Amino acid sequence: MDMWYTEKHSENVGIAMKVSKTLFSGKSEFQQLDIVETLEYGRMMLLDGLVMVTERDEFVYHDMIVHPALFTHPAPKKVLVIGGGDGGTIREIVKHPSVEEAVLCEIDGLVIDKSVELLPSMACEIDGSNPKVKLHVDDGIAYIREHRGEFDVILVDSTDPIGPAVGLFEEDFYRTVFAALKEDGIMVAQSESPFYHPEIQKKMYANLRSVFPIVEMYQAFIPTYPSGLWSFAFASKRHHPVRDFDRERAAKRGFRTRYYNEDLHLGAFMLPTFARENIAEEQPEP
Ligand code: AG3
Repeated sequence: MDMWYTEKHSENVGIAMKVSKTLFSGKSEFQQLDIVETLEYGRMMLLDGLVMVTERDEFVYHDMIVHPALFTHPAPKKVLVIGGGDGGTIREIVKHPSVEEAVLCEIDGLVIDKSVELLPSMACEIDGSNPKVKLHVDDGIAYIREHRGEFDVILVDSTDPIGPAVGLFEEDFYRTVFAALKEDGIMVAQSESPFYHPEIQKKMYANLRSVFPIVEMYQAFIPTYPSGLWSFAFASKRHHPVRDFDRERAAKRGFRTRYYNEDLHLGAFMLPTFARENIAEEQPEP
């Protein structure tokens, strides 16, 4: 018997992957968590039926949520991840020698536990082995309210704006993030697919612009996410991701990345016209 998993990307379109076995399936206090073995993409984690990561293409997302901000900030020391319970984002952060402390604040402890058990290539730095890494099982919004002016970089590694992540796309939350950052802090948040989610993007970027002086969108190719074209929001108090980028430092990074590089850092901020229009302050003439 063939077993296929389908995530619907719209009413009429989806992505289907052939699955050989279910490794975990259960409900936490917050959401449904499934980890399955696929034939093409290795192990795959789903939250409420949405693909979060696969072993084969997670490198794209995790390189791109981390390295643009950490190579724009001149010396990131203290970095916070909100969400990101699979550990992939933390794994990339601790590759940066300037980082002294990487804090993970994930609302759902089950995601951390099952990732450590079943997704070791991602969770390798959140298994208690790295003294620079601190774990908090807590609501990210409550956590940052109590940590003002503390972080150089905050990365919002969330699911789609449905369920527990809704609040992570709102203006109030961005104000709290702004307050939790140091005076030259940077925030990056995953910002959905420019192709399928123009309405979410429009609101999200308007919310960000009412809080941060610098707001830019950048893109990455993630085969298992809706449309494959994914995006991240770069929101910053002082450093601009293109104008203030130190290409030499990124070129001499001294650790391996499989998607990010110093040229792509700049290229990722160049957007197709339709994506630019999703977040334009003034809507184009029809
Ligand atoms: N964050 C999930 C991004 C949203 C995917 N959406 C979807 N499949 N509909 C991934 C967490 C990785 N650390």
